[in-house]
Amino acid sequence: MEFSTRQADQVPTTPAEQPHQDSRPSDKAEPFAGLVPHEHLHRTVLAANERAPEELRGQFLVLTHRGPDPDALGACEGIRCLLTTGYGMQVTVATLGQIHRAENLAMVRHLELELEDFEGIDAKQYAGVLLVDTQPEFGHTVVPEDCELIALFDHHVPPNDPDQEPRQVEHRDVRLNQGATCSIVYEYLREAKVPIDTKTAGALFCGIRYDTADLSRNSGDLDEEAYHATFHLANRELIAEINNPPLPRHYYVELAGALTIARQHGPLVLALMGKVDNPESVAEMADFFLRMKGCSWVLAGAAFGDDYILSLRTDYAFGKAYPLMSRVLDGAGSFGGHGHIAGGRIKLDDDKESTIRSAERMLRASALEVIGAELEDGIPPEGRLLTE
Ligand SMILES: [Mn+2]
Repeated sequence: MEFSTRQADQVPTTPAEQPHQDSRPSDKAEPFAGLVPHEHLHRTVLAANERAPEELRGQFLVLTHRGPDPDALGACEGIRCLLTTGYGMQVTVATLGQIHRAENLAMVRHLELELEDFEGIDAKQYAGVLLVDTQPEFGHTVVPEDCELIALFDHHVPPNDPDQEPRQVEHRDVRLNQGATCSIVYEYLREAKVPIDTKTAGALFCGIRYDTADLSRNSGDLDEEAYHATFHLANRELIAEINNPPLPRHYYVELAGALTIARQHGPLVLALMGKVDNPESVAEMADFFLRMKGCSWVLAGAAFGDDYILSLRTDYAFGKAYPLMSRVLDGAGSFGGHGHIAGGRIKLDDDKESTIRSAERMLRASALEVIGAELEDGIPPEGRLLTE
């Protein structure tokens, strides 16, 4: 089961739903011992290469979080381009977990991304590991112990766990003010004057596009520059195809199911869908229902294995998603979010119908409490079916 191996109290749902910082004081990274980031990275990679035994030299491994999204995949390709074209090294990109969302699958297929399966990788064969769009302390991230992690690039708030010291990484570039990790990686390519090929440009562009919703959220000056520069260099036909991928049949099955069970309670649409085959459906349905006129926020949820997955969306006028998710969960699971997006996860005791139904009853009651819905004889109101 894809999600059961994750730690229940760790980072929820899709990576875009992890916490970001909303304020953006600047787009600049912390200086690295007086060097600009790309110089420090170059030095770090060369030093790791020199330290490595002869037979491992020139071989580097690039990793990201489980179930990579476009920003993760794009950042992997950007680092691949930097290390191969810029530093003359060889790079293996390895990914862990399945890719479910149709856009992400289309990105891998159309851009012909070469991804190795992490399970088949022997990390001892590399001179160093570089990590993108995540940090070793996140629950959905696995970093091998038998190879040195030399660099990481990310834009997520580090998990604040007092029991866990952050792993030592020589080149740690975490910019909380950045919309996409791909924008950070783009800056390295630009500063190192490495030409960006069409494929890498397409991958970086997709990462920035989907993490910032075409620069409409969490984006700053560097995101904007990187978005336009990479789009200019990318193959536009492929970019268009990735944005409108063919959808699998089960998408329509789950859409039909969600439409028949979703209910409107004033500004809130609740879509608690029971079991799903594709965990990405939850976020997709939340996005889809938010577009309904009169809807200011959506709580969508479904069970996948013994995890109950939640996505919460709010519109621009309504306010932030993160505190709302906190109230809905009321201590029951883990969650994260930024801006108008939040994701959550509750570990269920099992995947029985009755267990799922009771989780959904609890969630429905607390969502209705948030909007102050009046109980009728102690029972929450039914709400209005969207298909009526
Ligand atoms: Mn990202």
